[in-house]
Amino acid sequence: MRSAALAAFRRGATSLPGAYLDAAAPTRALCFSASSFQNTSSNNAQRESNWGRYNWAGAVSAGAGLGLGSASLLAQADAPQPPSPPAGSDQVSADPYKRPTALQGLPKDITLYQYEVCPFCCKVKAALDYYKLPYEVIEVNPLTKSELKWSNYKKVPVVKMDGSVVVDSTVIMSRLAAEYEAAQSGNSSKPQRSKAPVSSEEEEEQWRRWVDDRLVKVITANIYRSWDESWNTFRYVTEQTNWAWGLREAARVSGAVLMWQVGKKMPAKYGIQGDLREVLYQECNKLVDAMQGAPFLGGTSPNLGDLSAFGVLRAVQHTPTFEDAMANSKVKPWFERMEQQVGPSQRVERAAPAS
Ligand SMILES: N[C@@H](CCC(=O)N[C@@H](CS)C(=O)NCC(=O)O)C(=O)O
Repeated sequence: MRSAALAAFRRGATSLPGAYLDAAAPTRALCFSASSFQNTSSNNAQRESNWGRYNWAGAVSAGAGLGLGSASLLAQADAPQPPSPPAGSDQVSADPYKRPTALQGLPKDITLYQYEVCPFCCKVKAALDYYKLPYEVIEVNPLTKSELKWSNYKKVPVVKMDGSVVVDSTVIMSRLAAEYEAAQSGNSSKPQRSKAPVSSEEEEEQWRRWVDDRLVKVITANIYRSWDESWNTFRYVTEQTNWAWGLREAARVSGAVLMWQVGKKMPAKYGIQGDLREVLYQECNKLVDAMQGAPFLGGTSPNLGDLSAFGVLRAVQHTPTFEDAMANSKVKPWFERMEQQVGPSQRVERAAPAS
């Protein structure tokens, strides 16, 4: 895929009316309190305050607000900007897509603060699994965010690596890739970045942006495109929670209804024209076509474009949207190759405190 074609995917930002969202306050209260936006202008700050409470992954984790989370996520029409690092963060890169040059070695002690089905967290997990880096997981309560009380950055994912803090999925993946590639360069027995035609960092970055700017939004619009779809989505995501039965059922019903309504506005709002499923298939096919016959965007091995797209698709793995994409586009063989390459989860259980 060439830059010009990718640039054509992008479109401007808009947002649903605040009053519309405010009507959903009961659902919002269950799940959302932080922002998905990194911009700092007053307009953007206002948009952030309106949208930040509604975030896909937060809803996923908490159930009820899942759809509103999507709306927040979808409002990120601009390429991700570097987030404000929390206290203790060692982030210095101005461009989240650029690999940092100040390397610290492959991290040994990794903790991921996440929502289980958050697409951004799933991107990071794909990278950690692929790089075979064991990590502990702390599931963040989307209502209280108490697990992140030490940080002034209140979104997920957040990663602690050997004592340093890195936030934002794109920044985290750039950092992990830089450390991994540096470590591998001295060890020829392990896989390195391949030199296939589509493996340049520039092309890789275009695809990473495509995932953040386009794929995640097309998927989100699809998972709420109808009542059945919204219901199925919420059934899946609420199954991922450990909420009490009553809360889970309430979240399922209220979230499905709410997001079914919000979902009706998504295509127009985000410039997705035509049948949503057809658009999804086309986007999946673009991804595969860009590989030009190679197994991965990265050539013979996955790059960060592959890992990002895989993570986002895996986040909705058990939804009708995912099943349809697998059945009706060219993406399935690539997805299966990615499953093989990424391998089993490297998640490790948190050590029990000494008694
Ligand atoms: N650009 C960020 C976006 C992260 C983001 O928006 N995360 C959402 C979950 S999907 C979040 O934590 N929202 C705040 C909330 O739920 O309160 C990234 O790539 O990590």
